[in-house]
Amino acid sequence: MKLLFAPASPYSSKVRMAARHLGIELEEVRVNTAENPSELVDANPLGKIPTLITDDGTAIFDSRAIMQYLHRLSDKRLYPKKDEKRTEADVLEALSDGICDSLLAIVYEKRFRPPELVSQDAIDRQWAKINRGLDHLDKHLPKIGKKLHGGHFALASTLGYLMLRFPGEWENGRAALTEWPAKFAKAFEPYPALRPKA
Ligand SMILES: N[C@@H](CCC(=O)N[C@@H](CS)C(=O)NCC(=O)O)C(=O)O
Repeated sequence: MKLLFAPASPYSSKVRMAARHLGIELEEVRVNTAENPSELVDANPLGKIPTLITDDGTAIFDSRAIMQYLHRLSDKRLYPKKDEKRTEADVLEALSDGICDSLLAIVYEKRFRPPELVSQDAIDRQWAKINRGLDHLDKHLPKIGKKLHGGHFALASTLGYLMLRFPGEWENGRAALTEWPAKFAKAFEPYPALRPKA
């Protein structure tokens, strides 16, 4: 199976970590979404990564659909069996991904608009969501036990993206959250290699 990805992409990082955790081998193909390469847009009309292309040519996106697919593919499973724990993992993933959506909205606002058209109001609106999300996470961090699940990988990639693109802008007053990546790296050794990178 081929995974179209970019090293800095947090959603790609989540999926790559999950696949590694499950022992699923992926042929990783690096793409530049800004160039709309045909390999990507022919598979995913949205032109977004990660996009997984299975051996029979089926394209699977977005990252949560890929995570669910990997979960079904592997005996080890990526999400808890019990309903309550499963919902917790799903909501943690939704919150972590949602924070990434807001972070990316800020990155794109600055990257793709001429400086005079960048809207500080739009940026502040996204920061309000991010800050509420991070405060919530700081108080409700998931335990890192024997079984890692999709929510752990989503949180780890979001924090990795913050460390990459927003150093110094999110850590203050959030000691537990700031310490979490180092704890996660002890439970999942490939984290330093697979977290979002420039
Ligand atoms: N909800 C999607 C978001 C994917 C996404 O926005 N990926 C970014 C890179 S991190 C992308 O492809 N951006 C290019 C674009 O929006 O054109 C997912 O979970 O996979």
